[in-house]
Amino acid sequence: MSEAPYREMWENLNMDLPAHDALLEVLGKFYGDIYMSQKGRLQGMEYLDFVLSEVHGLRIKELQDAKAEGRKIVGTFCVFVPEELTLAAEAIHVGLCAGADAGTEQAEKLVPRNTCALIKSFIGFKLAKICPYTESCDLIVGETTCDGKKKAYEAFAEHAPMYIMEVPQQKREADRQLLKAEILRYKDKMEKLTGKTITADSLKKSIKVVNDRRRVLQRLNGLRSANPAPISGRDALLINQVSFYDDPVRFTQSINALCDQMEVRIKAKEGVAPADTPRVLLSGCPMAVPNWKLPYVIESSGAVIVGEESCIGERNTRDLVDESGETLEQMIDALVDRYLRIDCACFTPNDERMDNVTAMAGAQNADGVIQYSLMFCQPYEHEAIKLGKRLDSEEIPSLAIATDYSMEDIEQLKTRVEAFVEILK
Ligand code: BJ8
Repeated sequence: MSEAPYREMWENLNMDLPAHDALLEVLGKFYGDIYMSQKGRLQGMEYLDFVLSEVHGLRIKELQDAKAEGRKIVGTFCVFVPEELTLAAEAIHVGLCAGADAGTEQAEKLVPRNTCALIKSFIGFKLAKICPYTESCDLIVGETTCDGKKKAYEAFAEHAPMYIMEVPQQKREADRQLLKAEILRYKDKMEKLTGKTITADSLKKSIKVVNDRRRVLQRLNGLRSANPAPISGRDALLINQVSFYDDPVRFTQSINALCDQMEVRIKAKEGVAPADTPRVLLSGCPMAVPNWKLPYVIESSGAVIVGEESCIGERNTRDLVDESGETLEQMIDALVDRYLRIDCACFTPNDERMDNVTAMAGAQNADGVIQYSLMFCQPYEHEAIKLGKRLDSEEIPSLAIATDYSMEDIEQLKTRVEAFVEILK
């Protein structure tokens, strides 16, 4: 992770430089062990290595330069916040979910200990002053999904400029109306924040930009159905993670080029692991940077991950916004329709997720599913039971794992995953 040229910028962002140095050092080592040690990586992954090496450097500099030109930065924690409207107001949209155990002690002064690691992590990063994205934001958008997040945002609002978007918990007509009203309220908020009016033209363009990014991620996932697997699950997860930070147009171009390389590899029947390697679908909670623990355990246990059914994965890319709308009203309706299809476990009922996971296991030619929940995540831990039964009835082997960001359980995880991989063999 590069440092030297950016110290002044981090200082200006009021970051805690010694704590940040320590974080970068750990991250660099972790990345080296988990990513750079892989064999047979696609050449296109150099772009991702570069982006990650500059994740707190060059990308933050770009955000600061954009701010100097009068653009606003909007941070989010959930794929329910319609990025299309952020971009149509000429603001920059970044994901703030965090995947490391940092600032946990401080975080536990704001939220109860039995809060999931993702929530504690974004609070910890803010309180410990080690996240330049959070510090760059002009507005942070929370949403009413799980109880943990809802209440955490109240506490977080004492430390950051927050806006809360209401997300319905069911999918009836009344819920659709609620989501539409909230999407319109978000549009107004973006216009007020940026001083720009969102027009049919600007929204049409941003719908295309975000859809194009979803399309390239769909392409990537489609190619992962090949056997032998043309890319590791770790690399594919990294691509999905970077999609939340990077410039969307540049990202789409780079990943399209990487997909071209994957196609060449597939034609040559080459891959990152032999064709008889057990293929695993990961399903459940989002895995934010640098939460690579479980993928690493799985892929160092003799399996390959062929898909991520999560918000940092397929749940965020499965559905496109209909691009045929011409008026603002038609495009807003298209946004509502698309966002209401998200199958987050915060919905009740959420049967479509059971169907989607089953279909995805088939489409990716997976031999089994590993369900991943963060400890204390009520929605996904509950659904793990229901989904486990459904997968049993489909005769798809599955394993449910609940963990957090610490390394304490790594040996135990290895034992359970290795036993599951043996079954798949
Ligand atoms: S649409 S999955 S991004 S809410 S892991 S904080 S659910 S206790 S992240 Fe999510 Fe939006 Fe849903 Fe997706 Fe709560 Fe669970 Fe923690 Fe979670």
